[in-house]
Amino acid sequence: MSGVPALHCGPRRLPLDTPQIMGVINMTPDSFSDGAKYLQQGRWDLALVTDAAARMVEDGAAILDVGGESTRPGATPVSVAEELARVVPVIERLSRLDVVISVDTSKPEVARAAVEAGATLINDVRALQAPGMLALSASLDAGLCLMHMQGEPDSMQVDPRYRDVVSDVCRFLQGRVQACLDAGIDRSRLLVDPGFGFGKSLTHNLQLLDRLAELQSLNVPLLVGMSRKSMLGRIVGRDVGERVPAGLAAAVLAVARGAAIVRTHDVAETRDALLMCTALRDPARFDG
Ligand code: 8Y7
Repeated sequence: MSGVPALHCGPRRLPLDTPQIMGVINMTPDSFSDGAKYLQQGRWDLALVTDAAARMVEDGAAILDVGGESTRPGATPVSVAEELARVVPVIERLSRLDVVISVDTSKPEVARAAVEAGATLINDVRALQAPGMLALSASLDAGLCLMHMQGEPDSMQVDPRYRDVVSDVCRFLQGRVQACLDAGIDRSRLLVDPGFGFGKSLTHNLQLLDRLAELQSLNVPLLVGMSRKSMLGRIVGRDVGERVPAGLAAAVLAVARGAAIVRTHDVAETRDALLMCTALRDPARFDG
């Protein structure tokens, strides 16, 4: 489809006429789904990370999201020095790949170093609200993902409340988009994300998924991340390693409601699922 704008990520352009995949590279020892995957005898193994990343690109990821701060429910904060040590060497190595490298951080010091190391997208679960983060982001040329989170990871899942979760999240994201525009950031650099699991009950998450199309009124492409999350486990009654089918269904439901990018740990499977969405939208791509 023409007329769908591409996302501006520094020197890179990410076309969004078909749904795209963001693969997760977790440099956290305590992530709920794949923590410490690349840790060997207490040290991060860059070769293991590079192999996994190259595989994700082969499997269909257009973005790799490198994170060094665990934001899972109950997680404790990480220092700037520790976060830098976890993500910068990885980003330097992965920036040789033909893919958008995203840094999952809320800290201006980490975002700056990550972009210098080759990241072209900043994925901020705090939507650039940390002191200095909006000004720093405006001074860079990277793409920016603005995510909604209610509260902070240590306590966000304790009785989350909304008036109406969809309109509350929509209003918050609208405010953050406006803050970016006011800071001189071009709309073509922005993504928004409702933040599944970040200060939301199961019902809140399902309302957001079902009414995701309402967020299209923000006129910014939507990114969603539900891969392996407990919202899936609560529904299908399965442990984290057995949530792939539920995650694929959730991804397809989200894309059918307008999501442009799906963040996932399971790139190859998600590629096939999203190709079914692409085929319905544009049969000619596959016919003849
Ligand atoms: C999300 C995310 C996580 C998400 C965006 C996990 C860093 C938990 N979830 N970023 N990050 N959206 N934009 O499951 O849903 O990996 S951490």
